[in-house]
Amino acid sequence: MKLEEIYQNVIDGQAPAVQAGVAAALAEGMKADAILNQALIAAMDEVGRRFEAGDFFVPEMLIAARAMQAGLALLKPHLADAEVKSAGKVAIGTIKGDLHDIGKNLVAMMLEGAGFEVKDLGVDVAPETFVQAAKSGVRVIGMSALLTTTMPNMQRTIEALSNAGVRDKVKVIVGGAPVTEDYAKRIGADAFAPDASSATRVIRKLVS
Ligand code: B12
Repeated sequence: MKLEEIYQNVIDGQAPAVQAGVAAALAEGMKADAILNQALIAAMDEVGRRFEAGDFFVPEMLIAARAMQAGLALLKPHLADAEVKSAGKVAIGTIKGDLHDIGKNLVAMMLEGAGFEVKDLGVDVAPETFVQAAKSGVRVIGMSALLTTTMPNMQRTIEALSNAGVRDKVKVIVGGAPVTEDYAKRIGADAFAPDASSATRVIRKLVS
């Protein structure tokens, strides 16, 4: 069965096979939202479960995420037709002074896999850029930090959102290796998640 093959190939990180499977399924007239939900998203949910259980590590998760994205790229033009409801808009970036982006990219990929519209602001993102994103109508702002030296820029960004009068328009979630639940609370963020799969779960809750 085609959807099961796509599902398994995402978990195995076989990007070319995922693309071939998605192309074949579309050619057979299968609905884009069925391919998205029953194969791609279902597979990433399973990848997230395996990661949380300690059966998958970051490399497997990244390779699976790339395979999922390869399939997603083919589906995107058809999804607009199928009118798949976006789960919400999220802007995500690595804070000012910090160039680490592997974890941030992983979170962005998992969110896309879960049906969110993701605006990737990149790395070394100034507070003003997050403010612009908040003004553009995103519902969630995600900030990533890997360096303890520049971590305080998360708090500066939250202050900038307040000063610009848009703090209550968005939910703010923070993450990155040195970031903790306690730190998130102290700087006035709405949420924290320790990894990409739980980030998706927490953000689903934030926008529901
Ligand atoms: C790869 C790496 C680099 C690469 C980055 C490549 C890239 N494109 O990202 C390079 C080589 C460029 C680099 C540079 C530097 N690095 Co570096 N780097 C790392 C390393 C080894 C791995 C980071 C990583 O990608 N982990 C894998 C990802 C998947 O995990 P993650 O980022 O934690 O993300 C997960 C979660 O945290 C969470 N998450 C992440 N972001 C977000 C966001 C949200 C909203 C949510 C909810 C969740 C979430 O989900 C992710 C997936 O599960 C770490 C060591 C480590 N073990 O962390 C050091 C480390 C972060 N680096 C460090 C340092 C010091 C540097 C440099 C200053 C080195 C130097 N002297 O030049 C520079 C800084 C450059 C800069 N200005 O940013 C230190 C930081 C120490 C500290 N206390 O601050 C570390 C800890 C190494 C060490 N032990 O000393 N680095």
